[in-house]
Amino acid sequence: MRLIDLRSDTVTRPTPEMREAMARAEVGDDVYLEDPTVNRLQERAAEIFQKEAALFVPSGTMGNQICVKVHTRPGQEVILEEKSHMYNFEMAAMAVISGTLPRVVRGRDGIPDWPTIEAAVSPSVYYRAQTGLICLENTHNLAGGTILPLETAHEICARAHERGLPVHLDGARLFNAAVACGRSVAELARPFDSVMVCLSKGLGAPVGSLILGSRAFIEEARVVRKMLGGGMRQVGVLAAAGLIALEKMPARLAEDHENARVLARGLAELPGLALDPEKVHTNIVIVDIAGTGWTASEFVERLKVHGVLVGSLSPTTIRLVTHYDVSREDCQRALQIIRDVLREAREHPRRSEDHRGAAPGS
Ligand code: TLP
Repeated sequence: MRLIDLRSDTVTRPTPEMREAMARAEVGDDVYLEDPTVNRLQERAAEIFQKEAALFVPSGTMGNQICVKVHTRPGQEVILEEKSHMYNFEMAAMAVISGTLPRVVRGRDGIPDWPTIEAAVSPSVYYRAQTGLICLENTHNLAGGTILPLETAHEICARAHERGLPVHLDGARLFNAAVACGRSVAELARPFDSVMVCLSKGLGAPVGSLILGSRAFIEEARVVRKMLGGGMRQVGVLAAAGLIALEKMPARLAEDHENARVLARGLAELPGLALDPEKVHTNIVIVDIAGTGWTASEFVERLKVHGVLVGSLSPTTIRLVTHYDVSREDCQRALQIIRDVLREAREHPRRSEDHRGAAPGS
């Protein structure tokens, strides 16, 4: 049985073209700045994003955390949205690595407005920890792949800059946002002091992310990357795949977004599932499954038995992510399987706790 893996766009495997480029990649020692393929990737990324410089890093998490470290001093606060990846899924790294305290604000669909952020900026009194950085996320993962409107980004960055505060963008899926709203990544990145973008999600590269910013910022970021053990050697083998991710893969993201909409519309019709398909604009679909009577992990296990992999986000929500390795047919088959699993559950409701998580018909 071929699995339909909708857990994340991180599961994509390198394309045949990437594998070939990886095999042929010209390499050198990147800690000596001598890997020509890495240098090419960084220069090309800086051009595409219209930032002064770029740095190749092993992961999105390391990229975000290097940026926090460069922007802040220990003892400062970092303002983030409460469902942001940096707050929820980065292992308290900003506390451990940078000695900073996250201060969370609530946004609508993951998007905070300036007045909400302003209220969280600490007053300039010496006995209060000072705000050192504001972080935003585009697209917003846990809010369901929502797009940060460019006007909101401009307003927050302009007001923050008036107060001398830098703003970092976790743009793990910035290309998805750009494709969905018909703008360039350069436009979406412009107001920010630093941007992290992932090559290893919807863009299909096996490993790697990029940090973008001013030349001076990237010089400091290189030092922190080394300090964290992220100075890599003949890493042109990975950068070669990254170049293809950057140049060729954005063009196909619209297909993932359309597939996500197909999934969302289909799921919204099923009894026990709650979501608003109108809110699905990119490749992430979050579904409230409370109405099924199952917990998310029970639901996930049921689907797995039938070859559909999805992720659980909370006891009552699951996440489905479309990507290069799932086709329209896969999405339609996944919908059919979910429909059958739910029907089976209605026709044979569980009679005791022992039936929890059992496969339909068992
Ligand atoms: N997200 C992963 C998981 O960690 C949840 C996923 O499957 O979506 N920023 C954002 C917005 C992300 O979604 C992720 C990864 C990262 C940063 C971190 O990237 P990596 O996994 O490369 O460290």
